[in-house]
Order: sequence, then C-alpha cells, then structure tokens
Amino acid sequence: MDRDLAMELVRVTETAALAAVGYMGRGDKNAADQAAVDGMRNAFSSLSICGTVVIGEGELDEAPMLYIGEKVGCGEEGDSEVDIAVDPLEGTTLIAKGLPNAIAVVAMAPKGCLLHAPDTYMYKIAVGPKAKGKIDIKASVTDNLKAVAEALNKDIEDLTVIVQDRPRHSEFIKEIRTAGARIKLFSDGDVAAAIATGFEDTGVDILISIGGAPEGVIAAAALKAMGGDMQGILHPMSPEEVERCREMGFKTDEEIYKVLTLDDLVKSEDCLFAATGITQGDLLKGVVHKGSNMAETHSVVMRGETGTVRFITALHRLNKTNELQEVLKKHGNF
Ligand code: VTB
Repeated sequence: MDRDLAMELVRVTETAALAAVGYMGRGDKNAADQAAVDGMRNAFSSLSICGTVVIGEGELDEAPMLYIGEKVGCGEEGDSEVDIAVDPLEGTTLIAKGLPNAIAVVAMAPKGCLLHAPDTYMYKIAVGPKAKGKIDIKASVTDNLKAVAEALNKDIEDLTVIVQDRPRHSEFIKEIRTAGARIKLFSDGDVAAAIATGFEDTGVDILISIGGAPEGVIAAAALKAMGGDMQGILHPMSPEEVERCREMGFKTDEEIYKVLTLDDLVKSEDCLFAATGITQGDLLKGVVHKGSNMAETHSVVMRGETGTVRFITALHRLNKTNELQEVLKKHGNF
C-alpha cells in the first residue's frame, strides 16, 4: 500500500469524529453513530483505493452504509485493493454520556489480510512491544501476569491490567487481585484500551478482557504496527452467536475456539491504523471547538511496514470543508 495512504486515512477518522462530536452528552448513541458513519463514508469517497469493508456496521440488511462487503474509495484499476475495518464511533455509550475515550477508528490491509471476524465476543490479551512473545492466552491469567511483569522488569504489584467493567470478568478480576496486580476498569471502548498497552505513558501494561471480536481485529492492526502483541479466542455467548461464527467460515468447534495470533488477526505487516479522539481520552484529546467555524482534532496514524506512529493535530475550518459541511448540516450541527 502506498505510504501516503496513511495520511489520507486520517482524514477519514477526522471527518467521522468532527461529524459525531455534536452529539456529545446528548444521550442519543444511535444519532451519534449515524453522524460518524455519514462522515466516514463521505471521506472514504475521495480516497484512491479499491476498498472492501470487511468489518463494518453490520450486514447490508441492517446497515445501509459501511456494511460488510461494501466497496469504498474512488480507486481505479492499478490502485491498491484493500480490506477495511471500520468503527466510525467506537464507544457509542461514551459519547452519549460525554465520557472519555470515544474514538473514530479505521484499519486497512491488503485484500485478504484482515480476519473476517463474526459479530460475537472475543477473549483478548494485548501487550506493548516489550512484552511481545510473552503472552499465552491458553495459560492462566496469573501466568500471563508473571510473564509480562518479568518482560517489563516490574514487580507484579506494579503491573496495571486494563479490564472492561462487566460481570463476565469477575473471575479475571478476582485472579488479578489475588496475583497482586493493579486493575484499571473501563466502561466501554476496548480498542482504545488495547492500544493503551502500546504506550508506556498511559501506565497500562496489559489488556485482559472479553469484548467485541471485530474490535479485536482493529486493535490488532495497531498493535502490529507498534510492535506489540495480541492473542484472541472467539467467545460466542449463545447458540445464535455460534451460528454467526459458522456463517463467517469458522465451521467446526475447533476452528471457533482456536487461538488467533496477531498474524491470524492481521495477516500482513503492511497494515495501516488511524484513530481520532472524539471525547477527551487517555491517549488522544477529543475534538476541541475553537470558535464556531474552527475545530481541532487529535489523531494517531500507524504504518505497519515501517512501524511509524504519528500523532497529528489538525485545525479544521468547518465552513471550508465541503464533505464535512454536508454531514454537519444533515445532523443540524452547523
Ligand atoms: C465490546 C467492546 C467495545 O462495547 O464490544 C463492548 O469491544 C460491548 O460489550 O469496545 P457489552 O456487550 O458488555 O456492552 C464496546 O465497549 C464499545 O463498542
């Protein structure tokens, strides 16, 4: 993939973030999500790629835009054929309540290189570069904590584990506390939580959590680019979810419950990841309005092939950006 695509991709998450932020704290997560989708979809149309959405808003019958299988981009013959995973608004509840860490996020890789994850849960463990190769999702939580602490040259008491605040994690939480490590619970948004493990400044060392499988693939693209590590196991919660796995090609139980390594989740080093903060977050600031026509965004974009991680602050003149104006008008924010 052309390296300039990395910069192009930031426009896509910036537009989604700018479109959605007007719904911050309004209690309407569906409207916020729709605005993010509209913004992202518009921005994709000017990207010179032949893209296919492999992780998106759902199947065609449930999502008219950014649905699985939708072709995006204005590429012509000879332009990159890519798979795209999108989460235009990762953390719909967060934005609805005005809570931190809502982001717009996208991952991209050459055609066939992103796992087509079913819409079920996935048990995930993620770590940053220093602990690469040290995690084993089949081993106990305690064994993983010991291995990661050793790799980071820390006492287990100084290790911070990020876990989604859900009853399904009560056994994990008990075990982590018994082992002596610290816990940071988060209410929503496990893509941001997984990525936090890749940046020492966040103080987060390891993610141990059961969250969305599609989100797992998106986070894996970032961890791959950063040189971190991740493993996942699909975790369907009902016969319907098992059926969903089968429909996505995980035919046998063995296939459903196999360990998915970073290379299974994202098959190529040549991957891109971009995220823009919507509400204020641990890694990225949220959108900041500077007067009625100006907004500042904070994004991160990563390129797997070189491992470059760029933080991009951008000032947007809202009345000069046609693609954005259309979306803001539709949502009554401009
Ligand atoms: C997960 C997680 C997401 O929603 O899908 C979670 O991956 C849903 O969990 O980041 P519950 O069903 O327990 O609410 C997010 O937190 C936000 O979309």
